[in-house]
Amino acid sequence: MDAIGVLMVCPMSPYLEQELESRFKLFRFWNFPQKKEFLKVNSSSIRAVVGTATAGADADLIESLPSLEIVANFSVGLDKVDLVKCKEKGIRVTNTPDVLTEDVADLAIGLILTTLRRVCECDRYVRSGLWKKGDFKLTTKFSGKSVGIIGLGRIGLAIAKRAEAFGCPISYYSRSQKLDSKYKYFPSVIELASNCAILVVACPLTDETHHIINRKVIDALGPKGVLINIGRGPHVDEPELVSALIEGRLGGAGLDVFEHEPEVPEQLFGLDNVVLTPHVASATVETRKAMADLVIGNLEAHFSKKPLLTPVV
Ligand code: 8YV
Repeated sequence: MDAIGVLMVCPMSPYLEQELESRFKLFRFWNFPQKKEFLKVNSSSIRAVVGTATAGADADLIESLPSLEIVANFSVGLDKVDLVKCKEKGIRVTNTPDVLTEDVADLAIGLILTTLRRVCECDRYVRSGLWKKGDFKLTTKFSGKSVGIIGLGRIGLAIAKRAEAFGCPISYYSRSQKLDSKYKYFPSVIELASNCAILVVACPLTDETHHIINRKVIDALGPKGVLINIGRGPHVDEPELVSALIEGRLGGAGLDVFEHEPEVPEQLFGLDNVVLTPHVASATVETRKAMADLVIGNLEAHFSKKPLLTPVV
């Protein structure tokens, strides 16, 4: 397969790069600042694109690659891949589900705990010597608090399962009620937010879910409520979130994703009721290797005319 051109759109995993390089003719897009020139010379030999959460295959890239057969993304979310265009052109698309579910759910629970129990602030308190001057203030209990989940897919369910172990009543919102689910369904995000203490965003980013967390939802969650986002930044109207946190209309937030990554609103840096992580929910050695192996597995299956491991289109 070493003559097959594979275009990696940005750096995402040195292990994946190495594995791709040993099997295919790998093009690292980021090494070519003159994209148009690069495409003029190489576009017809590129049969696969490997994208990620931050850069995938948009309509322009797809149109510029006449030999493209498959987009094998190094992410579960496919909001950076033009799925409609791929369908239209008969281009296959794969993602990396399941292998990252546990890590993402673990981090969601981690963000809940660090936000409610102020773990980062506690750490700064000890390091800066403040403990010698007095005890840390009291924080907020997690066990038993009601958890509302937006999106009860693989990741949403894994978060629910974990939160249940903390004795939390679980409710959810999704496009339609899951009839086989024991959790309480709310037909709107506002109703869900009005009825939970902790609201977790765990749905895919689509036109429908863009800014699903808006001012009304934030106000429904209220000054004691906490928002956790391990989905995508654009799920949240970020300026509204920032002003709600500053004005005390929202109790706190644990955020792994942001609207304009890696830019994060600086107003958040001064807030102790906020925990910020740099889009790392799936970023463990074990999971990133499993994701890379799945990308390779899908490409190998495709080019040896076998069924894809995790097909989406
Ligand atoms: C990214 C993610 O893939 O899977 C997703 O949708 O957001 C992450 O797991 C990861 O950040 C690599 O870019």
